[in-house]
Amino acid sequence: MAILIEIRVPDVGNVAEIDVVEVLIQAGDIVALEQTVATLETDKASMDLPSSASGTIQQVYIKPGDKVSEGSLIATVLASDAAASSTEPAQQAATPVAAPVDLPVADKAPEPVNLPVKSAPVVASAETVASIDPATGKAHASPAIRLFARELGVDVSKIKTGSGRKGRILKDDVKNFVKKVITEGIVATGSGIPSLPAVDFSPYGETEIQKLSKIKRLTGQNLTRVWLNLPMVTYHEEVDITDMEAFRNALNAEKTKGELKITGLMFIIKALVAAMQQFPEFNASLSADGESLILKKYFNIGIAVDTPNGLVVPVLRNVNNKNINELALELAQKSDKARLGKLLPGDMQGGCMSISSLGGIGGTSFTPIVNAPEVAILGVTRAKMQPVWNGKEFLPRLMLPLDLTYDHRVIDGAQGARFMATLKQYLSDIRRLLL
Ligand code: CAO
Repeated sequence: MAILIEIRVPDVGNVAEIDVVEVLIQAGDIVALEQTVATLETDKASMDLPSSASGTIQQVYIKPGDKVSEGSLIATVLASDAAASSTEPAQQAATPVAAPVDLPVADKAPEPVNLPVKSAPVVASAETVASIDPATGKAHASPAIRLFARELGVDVSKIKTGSGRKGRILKDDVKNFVKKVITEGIVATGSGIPSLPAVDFSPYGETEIQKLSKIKRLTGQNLTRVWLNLPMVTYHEEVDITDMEAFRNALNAEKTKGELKITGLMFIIKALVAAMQQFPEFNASLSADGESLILKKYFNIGIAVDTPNGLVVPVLRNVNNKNINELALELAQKSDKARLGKLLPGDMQGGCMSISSLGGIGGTSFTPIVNAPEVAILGVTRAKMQPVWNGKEFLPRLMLPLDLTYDHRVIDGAQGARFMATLKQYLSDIRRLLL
């Protein structure tokens, strides 16, 4: 049978006025036996009022700031007989309380019913007498709040003042503290990872401070964000570009003095777009909720350009509709603009995939970082002549090392390998770009 139980203020000694500091329940809440329903405070102590029954809160009679005294009604709980505390004293309430009750469907009463009422025992536990003296500088919080804070791993002494009366720490203060720590942790150290300690180098020799350029600082923040958010894999490959190089040299030989020469990068850009057309997941971004792929129908390629102020990535647009000479001109113009620090934000936006080419400098391989929200980046290092076995003999061939870094949430290892095999086919026989 359902019983309505009253929770009243217990005997707390000779105290006329008790402050209601916090009310932790509201009508309709399900409470467990001994769950704290409110925090009260006298001049000397703060205490948690535990519920002596498990059930549903029918009505709450107090609010924060109220003054109560021994015997004041705090709340009524609709409890099954068995759920009431077995330790209750023989303080049976005489007065039945008329209460509209939604009973379980099986024995639902059509009209409000009169229920027998037991007065709930409210006994201050040993913990509830834990009064905190502000003079000690310790956190002013009730045991329930301390328990809540402990569950979240918060040391309440770190919360300097609360928003409750006399600076008392309330549940919201603990929640806000946790939010603040998380937010500051992310901003300060990147996802809350421990920051590197500052080091004093002076014992080892002379040093000089050089400020990082704005580009370097912004690029650094972006790269750190990507590094922390994307599970990246880099796949290395070597491509025979002997024939491509012969064709490039022939084209350049036809050029008159002052005409823009073609570098191998232009063929790589064209071949990359041809491969992306065959593998649409490389021309995509992951949606913010990580649930779907946004497939792009345009082909814009970002090219990492080394400038005195740091790395920038201008974007070549609609590469699929441009020929090698047009691309060479666009890259020359944009990389000049980049080196003069004249790129506009729009020049660096809208990329689908990027290329980082160190081939003019050297290298055998490296692991470029994806330029998110793109899902892959192609790294290029220096081509060199190598003896290549053709089944019968070693032949001198110009081999170009390529590195493909991809976001493993979007691209599987096998897809990455197939993509590179396709790119390799295009570059080792550029006639295929016509097909
Ligand atoms: N193998 C062999 N030689 C190469 C080559 C390669 N993979 N790539 C370029 N070269 C040669 C070019 O053919 C050119 O030779 P010539 O002077 O004899 O014609 C020379 O190296 C210089 O090329 P380049 O670098 O000026 O031209 P590019 O079209 O290859 O590259 C650009 C243009 C803008 C990408 C490049 O100048 C640049 O800034 N690269 C650095 C990018 C970078 O910093 N990436 C790192 C990002 S991660 O921190």
